[in-house]
Amino acid sequence: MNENPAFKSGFVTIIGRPNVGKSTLMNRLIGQKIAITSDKPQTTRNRIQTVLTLPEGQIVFLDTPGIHKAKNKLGDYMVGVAEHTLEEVDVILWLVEPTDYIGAGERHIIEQLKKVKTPIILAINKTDTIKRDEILSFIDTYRKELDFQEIVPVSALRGDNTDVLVRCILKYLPCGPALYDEDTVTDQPMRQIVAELIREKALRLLEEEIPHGIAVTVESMKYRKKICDIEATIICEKESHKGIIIGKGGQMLKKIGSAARPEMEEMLECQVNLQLWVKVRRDWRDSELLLKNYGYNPKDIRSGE
Ligand SMILES: Nc1nc2c(ncn2[C@@H]2O[C@H](COP(=O)(O)OP(=O)(O)OP(=O)(O)O)[C@@H](O)[C@H]2O)c(=O)[nH]1
Ligand SMILES: [Mg+2]
Repeated sequence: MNENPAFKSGFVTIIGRPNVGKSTLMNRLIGQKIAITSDKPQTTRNRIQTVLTLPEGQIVFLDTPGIHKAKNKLGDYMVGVAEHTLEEVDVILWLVEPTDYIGAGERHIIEQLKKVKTPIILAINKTDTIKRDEILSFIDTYRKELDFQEIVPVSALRGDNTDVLVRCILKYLPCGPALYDEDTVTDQPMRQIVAELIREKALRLLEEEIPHGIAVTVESMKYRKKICDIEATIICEKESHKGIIIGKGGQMLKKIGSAARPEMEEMLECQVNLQLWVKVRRDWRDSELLLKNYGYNPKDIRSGE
């Protein structure tokens, strides 16, 4: 494969406002669930790298946190991670909602994009939620704002037009050998995926401000025969939140665990025995030390960890 002189390879960052479907799209493009998704904004907190290897090229995708007005140090970190990727990729894939209203969030992103010389592809997502003939007016609205290499309407949820998007991306990647061997899917360690799966279920099952104040750490993963014993802790910001996460008679914690376990079992190909704990760490989202402990180290933004 690497001997093919026309083989393309390179990095593509997927950026956009929170909740536009970046992680859903990346999972769809690689055909596997690696990044967690939810209907709550600010689901993704770190850069997540995945690899799609095709006969004609290899695309390395970077899923990033939604670009938003940060309200705490965790938010600063997340936006830093997303915006930093703009400088280190071959193609920028900007994902937007299907609308012709360009709000302050999109304006901020347009200003960032005006500063870079990297090819930019605009993907208008969630086309399954609109009428076909509306798309043209959305394309027109965005075309006036910036010089896009391509504008591609897609539905990440249904997989509509995502093959066209892949072909567009390949067009703008440089010729070169594969960067990773063809079995490589992600840079995310198993422990991290396990922690994220628990956070996803907490995000989906809990309401209002609680999910945003949650972090998950995996204390241990021990294999014995066909069983994996996993101990993990859900960290929250307030004593009252802890009560809600545990729920009456431990019901909510049980629900979170039961929702996360089947996906872990599928991924690890063994039975999972999951033990969940809940801890309170006041205002951890504004503590540099705790942020670092939970895997959100501002120093790592540069190296992309
Ligand atoms: N109808 C529809 N919903 C979609 C589509 N793509 C994503 N969604 C939904 O949009 C919500 C957000 O999806 P995510 O993939 O978590 O969005 P994100 O951009 O990664 O969000 P952050 O990580 O918070 O920045 C979820 O409820 C998805 O199911 C789509 O093509 N159509
Ligand atoms: Mg996401």
